[in-house]
Parts: sequence; C-alpha cells; structure tokens
Amino acid sequence: MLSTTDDHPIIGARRNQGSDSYAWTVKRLWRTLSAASLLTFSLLATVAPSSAAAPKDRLVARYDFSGSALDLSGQGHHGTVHHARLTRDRFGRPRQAYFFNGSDAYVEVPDHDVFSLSTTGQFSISVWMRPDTLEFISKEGTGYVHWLGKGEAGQHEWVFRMYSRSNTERRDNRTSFYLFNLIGEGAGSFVQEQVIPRRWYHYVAVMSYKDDTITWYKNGKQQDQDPFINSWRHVDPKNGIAPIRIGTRNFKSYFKGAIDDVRIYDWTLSAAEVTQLYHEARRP
Ligand SMILES: [Ca+2]
Repeated sequence: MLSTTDDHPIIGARRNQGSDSYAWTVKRLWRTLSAASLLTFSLLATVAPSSAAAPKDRLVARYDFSGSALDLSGQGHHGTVHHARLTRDRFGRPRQAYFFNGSDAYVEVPDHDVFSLSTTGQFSISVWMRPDTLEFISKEGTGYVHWLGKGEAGQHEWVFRMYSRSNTERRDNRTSFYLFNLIGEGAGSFVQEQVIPRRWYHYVAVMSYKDDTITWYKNGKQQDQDPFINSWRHVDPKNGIAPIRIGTRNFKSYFKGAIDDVRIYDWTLSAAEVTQLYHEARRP
C-alpha cells in the first residue's frame, strides 16, 4: 500500500511542477491583463472628469432639502435639523428648502475629511440663499452673519458671510467667502452690490490649493478671485474637526431667511459648470 511512496512524490513533484508552471503562466497572463485594464481605467479616469462629467457626478455631499436634510450624494453626510423649518424653494414648491429664523435655527453636518481643502486640494461649494432682511438681529464681529461654514475656536476652515446693513466697515450688502488658518486668520473674496430681501441668490465658492485661488461667483458669474496662501495673512487651511453648519457657523450669529441646494464638490467647478448650476431647472 505504501509501495507507491517512491512514485507518488515524483509524480506529485512533477504535477506540482507542472501546475506551478501553469499557475505561473496564468498569473503572468493575469498580471498582464490587469496592467492593461488598469491602464485603461486610469486613462478613462484621467479623461472623463475634465470632458464629460456633469457637476453632480463627483459630489461629496448634496442637500436638496426636499423634505429633509439628508445627504443625497450617497456619501451619508446627513444633516441634523435644529429649529429650521421646511419652506418654499425658489420655484415656489412647498417644503423644498429650509427657513432659518435668525435666532437659533441651523442644520449641522458632522465633520469629515472631504470637507477640507487641505485634504482634497480642490474644493467647491454651491448654495442658494434668500435673505429675508438686510438688518440681522443676531450678528457678530463688525456686523455680519455667518450663514454657512465650518469653524470653531482653533478649528477654523471656511465660511460664507453676509454683512448686516448696520456694520462698522461700510460693508452693507456685501456677501463674501473666506478660508482660514485653524486659529481664524482669513483671506477671501466678496461682492458688494444691492441685495433685495426675499430674493433668491446663488453663490459658489471655488478653491484650488495648487493655484492658490478662491473664486467667488454670484448668480452664475464670477465676481472676485483672491489668493489665500499668498495673501497678507498667509492662510494655509488645515483639516479641522468642526462640523459644517448651515444657518450659522458657530452660534455667534444666525441667518434669517432661506437656504437651499447646498452642494459640495472635491474639485474645482469650472465657470461653465457654475453657470449650469445657476440655470438648473426645477427638478420633478
Ligand atoms: Ca431644494
């Protein structure tokens, strides 16, 4: 019964050798194919975003506020609603945007690396807002409200601001966007022209670390562009731990009015894509 022990090892060895050789061939073939398909995929990945991708294809967060503050990007960055209530959107549809009462209402989204320019290198935020007043009750600093932002003491990153009519810098009607060092030194872009209460406005902030630019759009048109690293504050944004808040930044001021369609991208929207967002038709 064990007489074949002399044979089996040899046969076994041969078989092993054979199968090793076969396996090696298969492995080599597989590696070649993989390399080829990887190359194909990376070529596709290089080409696709710049040419064909619509702005919605690479969202990291999307809040349509269609009945809730859920993140519709599929990434799971859902918002929690605090005292804000659903209201009509810019198309007049009920319960499709959030109203912020100017005293304690906000939506909060937990911190994540994708919300920081320092981790993505490119970053864009698109939002619609409708100020219901030009004279905010809850304001901070020289007389402004932070209506969308990510920042706490020692954890500052970025913010959308609107100046109240009474401010000490003659900046009434100014809307602006800033990037910060963690300690809160900022650089930003702005537009200062008449704002009409209860009218909807579209704002987009586009940031590129490589180009050292903040680009500020209002109603589909570029209004301003500024450096942040090469600014007098030398702002070098880092990845902080503050949550995103909509309607306030860190409870020092509160926006009164409506906010809708907050979209966050981990790349720089082109001017054409911003215009496309501005003209986006109502969805069914
Ligand atoms: Ca909406």
